[in-house]
Amino acid sequence: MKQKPVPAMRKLNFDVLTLFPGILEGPLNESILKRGREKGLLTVTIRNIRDYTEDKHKTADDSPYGGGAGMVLKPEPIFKAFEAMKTEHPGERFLTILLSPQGSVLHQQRAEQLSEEKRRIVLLCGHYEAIDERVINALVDEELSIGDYVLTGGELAALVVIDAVVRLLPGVLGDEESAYRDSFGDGLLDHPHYTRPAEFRGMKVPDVLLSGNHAEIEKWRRREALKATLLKRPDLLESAGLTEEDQKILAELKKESSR
Ligand code: 9D3
Repeated sequence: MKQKPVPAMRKLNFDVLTLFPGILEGPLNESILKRGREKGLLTVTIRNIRDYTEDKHKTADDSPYGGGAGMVLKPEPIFKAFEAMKTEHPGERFLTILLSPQGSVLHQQRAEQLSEEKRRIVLLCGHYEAIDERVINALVDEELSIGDYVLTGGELAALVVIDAVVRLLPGVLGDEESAYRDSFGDGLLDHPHYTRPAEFRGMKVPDVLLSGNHAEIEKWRRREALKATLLKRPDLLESAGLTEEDQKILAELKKESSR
C-alpha cells in the first residue's frame, strides 16, 4: 500500500490583545479551533489590555488630542502588554497585526502565508474609534481588515483571521475536509451538491450525478463551478486558474446566457 507523505508538523501561536476577551472565548472553544488546540497544533493566548493599566480606574482609553468625538486607546497599557508578552516568550519573534478598517483586506493568499508563519502572531484589537498612532508606529507590522463594512471592534475580525489561517494547518481538518479544500484551491465557487432522496417534492437530482460515470460527473461539476462563478462572482474569474477547456466552457456559458 502506497502511503501519503506525512506533512511536517506546523504549529501556530496567537496572542490576542483586547479589552473584550469574552468575545473570543466562546468561538475558540468550539469546533475546528477547539480541535486544533486539543491536537497541539495551535495556541491562542488572550490578554486583556485592561490588566496592564496602572491607575485605580483601569483607564484604557482617553479623549483625542485636538478634540472631536470618540475615544482613543492609550499607548501605555498596550506597550506594557507587549513587554509582558516578550518576557513570557524570551528569544521568540513576533509578527504584530492590528485589526483595522484601514488595513489591507484579508485574502486567501495572505491566510496561506500566515499559516506558515514561524513567529508568534499578535492580533491587536481596538474596540473604540481609534488607537494612539505611536502604538502603530512602534509595535505594529501590518494592518488587516476583513472587508469593507464597519464593525464595532477588531475582535470578530481577529477570530476570522484565526479561523481562516488555522484551517490551513496540516492536521486541523480531517482527511475528507482537507481533500475537499484542496479540490477548490483554484479560486472558483463551489458546484451544487445533492444528497438523498433522488427526488424530493418533485425536485430531481440531475441525472448525471446518479449515472455512476465519474468522468461525466467531474465535467458537470467543473461546468457548474464555472457557471456559478460567472453568474455570482465574475470578478473571481480573472485570477482563477483556468485551463483552455475551462475557457471553452465559459465561452459556451456566456453564449447560452445571452440567448
Ligand atoms: C470614523 C472612521 N471609522 C472608520 C470607518 C472609525 C472606526 C470604525 C470602526 C474605527 C474602528 C472601528 C472598529 N472596526 C475594527 O476595529 C475593524 C474592522 C472593521 O470595522 N471592518 C472590517 N475589518 C475590520 S478589522 C478591525
